[in-house]
Amino acid sequence: MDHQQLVKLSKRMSKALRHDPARVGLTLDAGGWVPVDQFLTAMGITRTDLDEVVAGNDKQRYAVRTGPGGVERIRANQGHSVPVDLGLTPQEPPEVLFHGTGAAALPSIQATGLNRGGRHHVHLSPDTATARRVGTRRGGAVAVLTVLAGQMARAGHVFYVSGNGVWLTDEVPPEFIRL
Ligand code: HQG
Repeated sequence: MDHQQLVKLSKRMSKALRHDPARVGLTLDAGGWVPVDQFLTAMGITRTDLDEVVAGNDKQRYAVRTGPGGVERIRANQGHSVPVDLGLTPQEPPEVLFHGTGAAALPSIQATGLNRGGRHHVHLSPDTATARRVGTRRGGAVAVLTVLAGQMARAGHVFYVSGNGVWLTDEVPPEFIRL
């Protein structure tokens, strides 16, 4: 597959594993896993295609692991809108984390903080370059916010880190955001 085909297939896989498994006839288990053989059939792809997307993925969006009974399974590392329990354990965050977004969203973010929207968590990046890449997806001017994660943790907010290094938390109130 060329790069464009890889991205296209990865988006289709994300849709099935994060947002709409029923549309392709799949049911995720409580942890978000689905057997690889079922997934290949549902997507109409080969194991080679799957391995190419999983291994070549710029953000390590997928995990393939052997589960109970030696059955190989796949899940998305993060980003779900369907209810799944990723089984993540709370982690102590670094003192600051970053969030990349569109500049147009700033007034609203300053008023209400960062909300998780349709996803399970607010997604935060460990460095500004990653945050900038996330914000660039929105088109238009990018804003990179600094989140006072250490202060948040000391105030009782819980943080998780996904299998691919994305920091997750329920919400970021405006007082913990610096422009
Ligand atoms: C914004 C991608 C106005 C928030 C990325 C963001 C990430 C507000 C958008 C992952 C707001 C939600 C997640 C408020 C938050 N007012 N706008 N109060 N609070 N927002 O896509 O963080 O490619 O759900 O700033 O790389 O952009 O899918 O979240 O712009 O890791 O693997 O609402 O998605 O990963 O957008 O991105 P999203 P996100 P994947």
